[in-house]
Amino acid sequence: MQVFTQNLLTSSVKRGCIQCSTGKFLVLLMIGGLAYLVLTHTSPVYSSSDGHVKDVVSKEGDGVTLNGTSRFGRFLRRPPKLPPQLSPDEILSRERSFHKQEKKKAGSEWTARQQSVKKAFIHAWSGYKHYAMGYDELMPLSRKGIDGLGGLGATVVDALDTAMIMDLDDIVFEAGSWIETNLPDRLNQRGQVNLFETTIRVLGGLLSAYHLSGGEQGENPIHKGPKPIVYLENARNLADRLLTAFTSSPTAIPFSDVILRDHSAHPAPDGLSSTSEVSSLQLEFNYLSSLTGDPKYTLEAMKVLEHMKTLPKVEGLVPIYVSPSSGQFNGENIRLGSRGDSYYEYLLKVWLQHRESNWTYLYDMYEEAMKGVRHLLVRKSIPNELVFVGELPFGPNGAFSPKMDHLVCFLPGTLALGATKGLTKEKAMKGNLLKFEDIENLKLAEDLAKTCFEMYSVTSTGLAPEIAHFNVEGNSEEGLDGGNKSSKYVNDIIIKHADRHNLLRPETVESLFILYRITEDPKYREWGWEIFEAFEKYTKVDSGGYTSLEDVTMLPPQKRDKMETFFLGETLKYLYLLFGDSNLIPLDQFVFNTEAHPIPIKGSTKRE
Ligand code: DMJ
Repeated sequence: MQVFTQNLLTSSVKRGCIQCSTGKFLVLLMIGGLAYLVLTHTSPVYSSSDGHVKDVVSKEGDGVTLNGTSRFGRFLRRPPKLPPQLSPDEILSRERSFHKQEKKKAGSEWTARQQSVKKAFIHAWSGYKHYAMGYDELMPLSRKGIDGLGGLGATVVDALDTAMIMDLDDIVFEAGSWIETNLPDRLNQRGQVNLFETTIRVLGGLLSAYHLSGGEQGENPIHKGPKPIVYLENARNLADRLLTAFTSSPTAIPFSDVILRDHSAHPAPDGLSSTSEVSSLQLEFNYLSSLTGDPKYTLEAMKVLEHMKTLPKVEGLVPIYVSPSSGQFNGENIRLGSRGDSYYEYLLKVWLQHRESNWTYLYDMYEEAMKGVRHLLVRKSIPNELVFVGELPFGPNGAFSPKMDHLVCFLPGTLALGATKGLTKEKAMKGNLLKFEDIENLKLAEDLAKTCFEMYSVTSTGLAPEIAHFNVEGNSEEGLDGGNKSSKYVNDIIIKHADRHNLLRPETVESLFILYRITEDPKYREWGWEIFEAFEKYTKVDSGGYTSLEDVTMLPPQKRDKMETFFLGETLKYLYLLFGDSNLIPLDQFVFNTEAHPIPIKGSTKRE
């Protein structure tokens, strides 16, 4: 007030008027009036329930207002009554206990969500057990089983370690007993299987079950069911048969198919093997060698990668076919989706598995390839700039295709893992362990994870299609959107009619899990929960099991009548781990094979 009167009395307006007495009188009248206003007006104090005074100043255009009154009014008010001043220590301790409570609340919410995933697994297993026990897969609508993978009871083996991780002892017992009783005969009697699918699902599942049931510790199994050695014996029996795919090939590139009962192998009808298939066997064969002490598995499997090192590439990127008869790549089609994906994943993971070895060439190949991805395959969509990974179907000199398989959604997880080597981002930064390259890859991982999530939320069902195209020309095609008109990205993502199915695939939740562990950003959990809820809503079959869908853009979506083994082996496992404690299967002690079977990193776990 004093300042205000002083200002008024020294202003130029005043100087002009002060000579006349009317002017003097008016000025004094104004001062008196203002003094009255100040003394009689009490300003409201806004306090929140926690006792803190809330700042209710809002900006409206240029004039700042306080809950509707002008700056002038605010200036004239008495200062609000403040609560007693707290010392910095007191403030800190109050904040800490507030955050603790919040964390606890959030913690119990995630525990409840994790239990929902466990329930879903039980529901999936019970459908399979009732209608398809011993078959490869369940057809949940027809309520019967089907042998689409050669008849080794693939769902039993794929699901077993998930049941162990979830501590579902009854299921472990059922699956383990089935393996003990039936698998040896199946291995003896069954015919053709695909080398890759059988390695990642069955061999990988058995090895992981061996480890998780305490196999390396001796005879005291951690879980119900057979002794761990049963899993290892079956793994060895199977691998000895699969090995013929390597040994009967004239080059380092194995044939794609094996006849189990004959111990023989042959190439696919077109004579070619998929690049991802021949290069995604090494985690499993290496681990088997280290468990049995027999180097033959590692020797054969590693020959493939050593050979791949010598082949010509495009900035580290490779075509999706390779010939076992010539040992050369076939065609120029480059993509990180089907037939290409896990080549890149295993370069990193095999190196991580044996970091102390002289296999650093694998990490070099991985780094070069990721640089190639960033340079040649990464683009942004129109209008909202979703970052995606496209394809070069005719090689580096052909046109770029803005197509991205859902399978590519493994990449955010792999990129994040490659950047911090399984440590949290915070730890890696504190230890000064991130190179410029790692930071770039981590950023790309986060951008791509968002895109993968938006591939779900852009559809009517909240579930992703098998393949998405991205709008890069600015004109979205009529009728090819995902159906969720309220999504910001409805014009960025194009979904063609033939690509609208969903097979309950894991890649996006796999990446969300790894990104959550590494960045500790809760948004990845929230996204995972949204996806899980959509699976619950649209794919759950009342009589048991979950089903694939024909079209994720339609409501209600038409169903496909197949529960893939990876729904139990991967999708539900990654969701369970995403909502759980980070000490369960820590990323610096395990690598997950491409079917989500955890394999211990050499020298990093007590049990291995
Ligand atoms: C799984 O069998 C594996 O994750 C593989 O690497 C890719 N395809 C399926 C899941 O989508």
